[in-house]
Amino acid sequence: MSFKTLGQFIIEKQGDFPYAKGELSRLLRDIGIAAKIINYEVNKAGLADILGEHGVQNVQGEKQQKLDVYADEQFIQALSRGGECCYIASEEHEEGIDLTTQPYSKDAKYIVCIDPLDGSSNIDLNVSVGSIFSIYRRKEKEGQPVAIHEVLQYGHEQIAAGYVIYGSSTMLVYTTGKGVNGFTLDPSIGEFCLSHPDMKIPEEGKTYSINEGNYLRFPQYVKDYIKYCQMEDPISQRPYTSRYIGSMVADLHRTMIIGGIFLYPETQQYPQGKLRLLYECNPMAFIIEQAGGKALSGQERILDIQPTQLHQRSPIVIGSKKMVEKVEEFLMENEHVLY
Ligand code: P6P
Repeated sequence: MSFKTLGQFIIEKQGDFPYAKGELSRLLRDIGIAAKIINYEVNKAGLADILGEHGVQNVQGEKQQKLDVYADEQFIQALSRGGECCYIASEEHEEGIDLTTQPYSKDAKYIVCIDPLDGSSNIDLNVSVGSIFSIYRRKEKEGQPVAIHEVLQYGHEQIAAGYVIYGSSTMLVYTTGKGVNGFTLDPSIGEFCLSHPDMKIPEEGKTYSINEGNYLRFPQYVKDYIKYCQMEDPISQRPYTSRYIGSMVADLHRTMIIGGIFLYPETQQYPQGKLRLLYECNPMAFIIEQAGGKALSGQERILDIQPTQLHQRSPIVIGSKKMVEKVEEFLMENEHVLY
C-alpha cells in the first residue's frame, strides 16, 4: 500500500491557500529535512559520542546535551539554506537569529519559533524526545531586519505549527489551521508518509498527566483537580490513570491519540509555570485546538496571551475539551484561593 509522502501532501494542500506561491510548502519541507537528519542521530545516540553534556549552558541555565546543540544547528542550517525563513527564535539562543542579512533569506516572509529538542534531559534515558515548531508570517515589509514585535505575535496568529516525536517510530504532526495530519517516517525510503489523516483528540479521556512531585506547591484548584481524578466514580471512569513521561511532546502525543489532559501549572516556586510560550505552549495549543481540544494558561486561552519576551513561560492545562473544562470549574470554585 503506497502512502502519500509529506511532500506530496503539502503540494496537494497548497490549494487551500490560493495566494500562496509555495513558500510555506518549501518551509515545511525544510523542517522535514532537518527532522530526518536529527532522527538519524537520535536513533543512534546511545552509540555515538553524542551523549552527555556539551559542557555549556543554554539560556535556560540548563546543561546543554550535545544532541540539543546538534538539533539546533540542523534546524538553523535547513532554515537558513531553504530561503523561506527570515528569523529564528530558538530555545537554545538567548537572542533571535535574523536571517534577513543572508542573501537567500533577505526577502523571506516566515518567522520560526523552535524548541529543537524538547525533553532533552531524557536523551540518556532512551525516553522519547521531540522537536516543536511554530510559524508566523512577518508583519513588516520583506527585506528589512525583523523587529521584535513581529516575533511576539499572539498564538492565534500562527500560520502553522507542528512537532516531531522521535519515539518507537518517528512522526511529524502539523497543522496550518485546517485540521491536523500525522506523518510517520519510513526509514526504508527516508520519507514521512501520511499515516494519521485528520487527527482528532477524543472529547474525554481517562488519563491525567502532571508532575505530582510538585503537589504541595500547586495552587488549590490543581490539588482539587488531582483528587477529583483519583476519586472512584465508575460513571466517569474514575479513578483516571496517571501517566507522566516528562517529555512534553511524548505526553501530548499520547494525549492526542487516546485523549486525556496534560497540566504544567504555576507553582509558588514558578508562578509563570515552566514551559515556554512561544515554542512549546503556543504551537501545542494550536495543534490541540485544531484537533478539537482546548488549551488554557488557567485563566485564559493560551493562544490569546500577548507575548512580551522570547523565552517567557506560561502555565498550561491542555487536552480533551471536557477535561480542560472540568479544571476550569475547579479554578472558578477557588478563584479567591491561591495556595
Ligand atoms: P519536570 C522537558 O525538560 C520539559 O521542558 C518538557 O518537555 C516536559 O514536559 C517538562 O519539561 C518536564 O518538567 O519539571 O516535570 O521535569
